[in-house]
Amino acid sequence: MKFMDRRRFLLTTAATAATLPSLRALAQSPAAVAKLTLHPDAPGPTVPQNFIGLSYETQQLSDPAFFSANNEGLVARFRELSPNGVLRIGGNTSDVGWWKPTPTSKQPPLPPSVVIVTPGPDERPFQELAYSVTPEAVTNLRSFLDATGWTCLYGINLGTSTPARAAEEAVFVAKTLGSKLEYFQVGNEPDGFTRRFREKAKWTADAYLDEWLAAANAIRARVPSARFGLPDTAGNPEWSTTISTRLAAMHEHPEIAAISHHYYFTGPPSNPKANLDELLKSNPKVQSVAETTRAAAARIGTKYRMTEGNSCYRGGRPGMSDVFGAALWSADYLLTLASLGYAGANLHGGSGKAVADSLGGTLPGELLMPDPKAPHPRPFYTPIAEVEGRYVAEPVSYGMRFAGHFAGATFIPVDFNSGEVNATAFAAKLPTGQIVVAIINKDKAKALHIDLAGYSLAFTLSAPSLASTKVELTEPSKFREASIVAPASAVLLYGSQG
Ligand code: BDP
Repeated sequence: MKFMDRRRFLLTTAATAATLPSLRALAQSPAAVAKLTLHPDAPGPTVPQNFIGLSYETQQLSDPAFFSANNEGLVARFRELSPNGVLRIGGNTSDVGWWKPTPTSKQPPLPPSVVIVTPGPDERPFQELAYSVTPEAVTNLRSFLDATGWTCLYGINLGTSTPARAAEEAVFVAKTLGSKLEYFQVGNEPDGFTRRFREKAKWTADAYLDEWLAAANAIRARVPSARFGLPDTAGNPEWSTTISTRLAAMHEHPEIAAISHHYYFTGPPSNPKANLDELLKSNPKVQSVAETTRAAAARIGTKYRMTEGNSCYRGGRPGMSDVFGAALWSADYLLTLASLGYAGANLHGGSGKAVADSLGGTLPGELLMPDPKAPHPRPFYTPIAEVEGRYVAEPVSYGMRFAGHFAGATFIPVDFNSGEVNATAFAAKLPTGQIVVAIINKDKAKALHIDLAGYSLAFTLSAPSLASTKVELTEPSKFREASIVAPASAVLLYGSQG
C-alpha cells in the first residue's frame, strides 16, 4: 500500500454515510492510527449569521469621532471582518463613565453604593479615569453601525451610577440605535467589583442581582422594549447559576436576551504560562464554562454568549497575542464556541489608551517590548489596531474571518483523533447543503497529510511561522483537492456534493 509507512487517518461518516463523501487524512508520524467520523444524523447547533463580534471599551465613546461613519478606515476593517457582526461596548471603563445629556451637565457625585477600594500599585484610582458619554457619541455610533452593517450590545454603568441615571442614558440609546441595539449590558465583570468599588464581605452574586434588578427595572420602566444580557462575569461563571435560579423563580423579570461571560485564556502578560505553546493546547475549561453557562441559559429559556475575551488579560502579551499563533487560536476558539451552541463571541480590543485606562492607566505588556516607545499595535490582543494613523487587521482577526465562514451553517458532530499532531477539526452543513470542513493544525512541527476525495480547498490560513505578524487567508485560484495541512496552518474545505 502506498501509505503503509505512515500513520493513517480515516475520515468517514457514521450512520447515513452514503449522503457524504468519505475523506481520508494521513499524518506523517509512523505511530498510531486515527480516524475522523462525521455524524450527519445528529446535527449540532446552527451558527447565527452574526456570530462574529468585537468588544470595545465604553471609553471609546469619549471620542465621538471614533465610532462614526466618517471614520472610514475603521468602518472598512469592520466590514472586512463580517458584513453583519455584533459590536459589544463595555469593559472595565463602562463602570466609570457618566452620561452627559447636555453640554452643561456636570459630573454627578458617586452614589452611596460605592466603597472606594485602594487600587493596585501601578493603577490610577478609578475616579481619575472617569469620562463622559454624550448624545453626539451615541448618534455617531448609530451612523457607524449603519455604515458597517453591525449591531450593538450597549454597556451601561452599574458600578458607579444609579438606576435613574442608567435609565436616562438608556432612553437616548434605545431611541437613537433603534433596531441596531441588540440589548443592554448593565455592569461589566461584577464579580470583580471588589477590586474597585464594592466591599468584599458584602458583595455576592445575590447582592449584584439586587442592584442589577433595580437598574434594569428602572430602564424598562422608561424603555418597555429593553432587553438585557447578564452577568458578564470574569472569573466566576458560576454566578450565572445563582442568578438564573433566582430569575427562574420570579413571577416576572426584565427580558433576558443572553447569559453572558468573559474568557481570557491566560494572563497577566508576565505569567510564564502566557506563551504560544500553552495557548495552542486544548483547554478543558472552555467546555466546563460552556456547560455552566448553557445550563443557566436553559433555566430561563434564553441564549448564551461570550461577550468579551482574548488570549491574555491585562491587554495581551507581545509576541503571543499579536502574532499568527493567536490567529490559529481564535479560529479554533470561535469554532469551538459555535459548536457548543453559543449565540456569538466578542473578542476584545480597541485603542491602546482605552484598554490601558480599563487597567488603571498602563498596558503591562509594554514592559516586555524591547522598545516600549516603538510604534506597535496596542493593546497587544486587539483584532483591529491603529498604528501610525491607519487601522490594521491584526493576526487574531484572520482567525475570526476564517471561523466566520461557518456563519449560517449547522454543525455536524465529528470524532477526530489526529494522533500526535495537535490539530482540531469541525464540520458543518451550509444553508446551501454544501459541507464545510475546517482543519486547524496547531502543531508547529508536524504536518497533517489528508486525502479528501470530493472536497476542494476553499481557504488556507497561513504565515511564515507561529510568531509571524504577517498572516494570509488565501483562496486557491482554481479547484484543487488538498493533500496536506502544513504545520501551523489551517484549511477550509468544501464538499462538492450539494
Ligand atoms: C477585562 C476587562 C477589560 C480589560 C481586559 C484585560 O473587562 O476592560 O481590558 O479584561 O484585562 O477584565 O485586558
